[in-house]
Amino acid sequence: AEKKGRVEFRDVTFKYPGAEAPVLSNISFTAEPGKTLAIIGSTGAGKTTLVSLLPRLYDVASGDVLLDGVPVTEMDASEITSRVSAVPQKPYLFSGTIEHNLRFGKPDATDEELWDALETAQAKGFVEEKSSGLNRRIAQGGTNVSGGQRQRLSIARALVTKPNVYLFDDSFSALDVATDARLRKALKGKTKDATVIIVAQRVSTIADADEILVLDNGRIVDRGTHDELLETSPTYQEIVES
Ligand code: DUT
Ligand code: MG
Repeated sequence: AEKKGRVEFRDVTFKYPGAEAPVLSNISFTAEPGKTLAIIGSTGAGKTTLVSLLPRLYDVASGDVLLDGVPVTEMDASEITSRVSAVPQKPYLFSGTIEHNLRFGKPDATDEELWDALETAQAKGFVEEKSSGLNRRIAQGGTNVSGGQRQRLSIARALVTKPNVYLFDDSFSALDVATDARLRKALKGKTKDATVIIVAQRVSTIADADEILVLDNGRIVDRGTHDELLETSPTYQEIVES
């Protein structure tokens, strides 16, 4: 069967409600199933805004965001949620058990699926370390869990839903470099048929992406592979050296 999850942005411009100037201008790209697209750029460049347009946290001012050729503005929320899993830059956990948090997007997931997702997200050891396991309670706001653990549980939650598209917004930044590398390797095996879009701060996180978009001030200023950008993009070189 043909793989699903092709994401296309066509000349997208976006303004926050009430704002004068657009924060995204003329954004066009395609992300294909089985591939990883990365987005990098300085703080405030518009990365989070860009990835929030696919799950329709906001709608575009002009242009189109398409999922498998259909504008997301023509899809209902439940279809988008079942096909697109977003791990937000500031992941949230609900007060309740780890199991409750993981099953959020797929209530009928088996325990085996939950453990499998935890293993990929490098969070299995953390859950196993207490005898309560999956029944361990998360405090309101996830305050009894560290930032990195919150990120990993949030990644596991996204994996449980087995979507066509994964959006990781700076999801690996709280992890040490070794855990980041292990997690992304495990992730690769589990997301082979899906479209993966990764927003990152660290070049090491995205160096192996199929395509990298360099975002600056709401525009794509350069695009290519890591090696291509090292040759052609002063903005990318600056990020590499920072
Ligand atoms: N912005 C708003 N309202 C919002 C969110 C952001 O006006 O609710 C502005 C702030 C900034 C621009 O939009 O000038 C882009 O913000 P975004 O959060 O998309 O930037 P980023 O690339 O994700 O920055 P960071 O690397 O700090 O996460
Ligand atoms: Mg951001």
